[in-house]
Amino acid sequence: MLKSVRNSGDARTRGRASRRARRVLALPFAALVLSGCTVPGFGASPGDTTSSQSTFHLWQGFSIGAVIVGGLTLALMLWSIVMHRQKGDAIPKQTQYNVPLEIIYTVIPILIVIGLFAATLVVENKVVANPKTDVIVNVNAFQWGWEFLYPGHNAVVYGQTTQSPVMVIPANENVHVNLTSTDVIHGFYVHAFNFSRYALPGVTNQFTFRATNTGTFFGQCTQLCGLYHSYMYFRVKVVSPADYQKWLATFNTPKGEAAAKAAAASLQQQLSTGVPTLPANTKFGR
Ligand SMILES: [Cu+2]
Repeated sequence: MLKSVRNSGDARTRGRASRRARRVLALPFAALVLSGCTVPGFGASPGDTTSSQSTFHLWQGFSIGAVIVGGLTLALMLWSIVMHRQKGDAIPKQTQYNVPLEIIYTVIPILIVIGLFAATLVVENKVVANPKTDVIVNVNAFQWGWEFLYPGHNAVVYGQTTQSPVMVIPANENVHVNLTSTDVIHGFYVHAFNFSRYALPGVTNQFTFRATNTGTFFGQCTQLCGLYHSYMYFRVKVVSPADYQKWLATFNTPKGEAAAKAAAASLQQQLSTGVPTLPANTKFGR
């Protein structure tokens, strides 16, 4: 009689424990559902190119995986601490070698790592892909400024330090960039594109991106490259394809050609003297 009462008491305790464990496990999922069905960014933003958005989604996937694994681990730890704390002086039942459980907790992490690796490979291949495109920009970094040349067109943009030269590109078209440096190592970085590449002397780094939104985006050099490095800004102006063609056409006028020639001469002067040829009253800052 006494034994059966104790057994039913044990069953009740077990039932309560499993309900409590289920509640703890449901917490991370409830947090995701309560966040309004939109997947949180976990501190990142999707950016304004297809590549940056792919990278962002990869980051979201990694973060959700981390929340689930972390939540599960925390729940199991708390469950062990609370449910299996020492009650009285008796030493609890000692167990070892739970083969099925050991197989599960070895295989699942391996599957998770394979999944993360595969997802990263897919996104990386997308980011470094160079699909065919007619929009090509040769980007040349130098101490301390940027030059943007458009092969096949007369268009050339040149700017030193705080002149913030503007690289104009069309929206929703693949833009292929050939990036190099005239002197030392620079970094081509556009925050809104979530993208950075070395500009190396003697090496041409190639990449292609596709901007999804029109607007003007801030860019800067991300390699300490000398005295005016911290002012080595540029901008990327994303316009509609029609506006891009109009902009290219402005360089086909005598005025445009003169401006391009002046830009080339200015760059040559800069490169031969090694110091910016900025007016004395130039104000530094963004
Ligand atoms: Cu630089």
